[in-house]
Amino acid sequence: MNNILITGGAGFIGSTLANFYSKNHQVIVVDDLSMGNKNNLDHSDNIRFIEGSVTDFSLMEELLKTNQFDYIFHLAAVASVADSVERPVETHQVNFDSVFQLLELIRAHQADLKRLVFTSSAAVYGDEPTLPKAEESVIRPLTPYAIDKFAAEKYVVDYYHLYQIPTSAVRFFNVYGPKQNPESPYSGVISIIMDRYKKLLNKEETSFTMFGDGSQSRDFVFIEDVVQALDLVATSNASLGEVYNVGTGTAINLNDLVATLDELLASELPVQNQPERSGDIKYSLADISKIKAIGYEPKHTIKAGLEKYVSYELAQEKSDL
Ligand code: UD2
Repeated sequence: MNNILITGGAGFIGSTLANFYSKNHQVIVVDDLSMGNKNNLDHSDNIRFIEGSVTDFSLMEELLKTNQFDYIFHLAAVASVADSVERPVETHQVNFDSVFQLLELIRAHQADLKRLVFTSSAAVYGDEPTLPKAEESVIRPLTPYAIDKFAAEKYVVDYYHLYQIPTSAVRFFNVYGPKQNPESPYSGVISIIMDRYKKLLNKEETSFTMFGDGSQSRDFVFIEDVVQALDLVATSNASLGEVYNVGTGTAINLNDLVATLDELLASELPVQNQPERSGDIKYSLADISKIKAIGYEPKHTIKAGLEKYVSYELAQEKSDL
């Protein structure tokens, strides 16, 4: 049984990871509930939830002084790019300072740590148009969010080379699946679309606002494949001091995405087109050969992932009635 710390562990990705590990391991979750929700976590004796911010030095110091962890997953972040443009100072504290602080606390108190996994983003590639994006592609971070992710990622990897702290980093492409919070306009587009379908099925008036003509495409990766990737990166020897793209290697445009869901749900979602969102990237696609070399194989095509997501949502609707 391993001792695992997951920061941001009440959020969409963090809670799915926490529930996965809690079947066989002891998990501590730290989350300030700014985006996450305690209800995302299974009721399990193996999960301890601590409400607090990763920017709270005394909280984190106490935690790392009094527990010896095998694995730490640092997922806590202000995930909205737009928010980082609005509030660069505050988001820098969460997206960068907390990582730097965590590295130092690990150096001081976590001699037996097997791995720190830091979660970065495809945002680091910015708007440089060459596709697909490999880890060694041009890096052009354009927002405080992307700059913080890239800087933090560099420190994380460098702490392995400089101080032999066992670390790895991943760059998420567009993750989707059950429990993704659709509340903000900058929430993952699939969670927003799913929310509109739910309204439609409940006979509420609704429509999906599509920014642009829907020809923009993304490499959408299903949450279960992301959990597989995180576990693999955390436990592989080859991944020490390395950074990996996490995607599927296949992209779909928004029009085809909506068409696929229309078919799955046997309905027709009303779509309203609006001008493109400023700063939007047109196409995004991951080269996943590096992570494949350590054993990763995404198991869900977009259709298979959407099918699972839809059945989860339909089951939820039924249990809410
Ligand atoms: C993703 C990440 C972001 C950052 C970025 C880096 C998510 C949720 N966001 O942003 O954090 O890492 O990649 O490039 O994973 N759209 C609509 N209608 C809506 C919402 C979105 O048309 O109501 C469009 C949006 O303009 C974009 C596409 O859908 O063209 C995907 O949007 P997104 O916010 O899900 O993800 P993205 O790739 O912009």
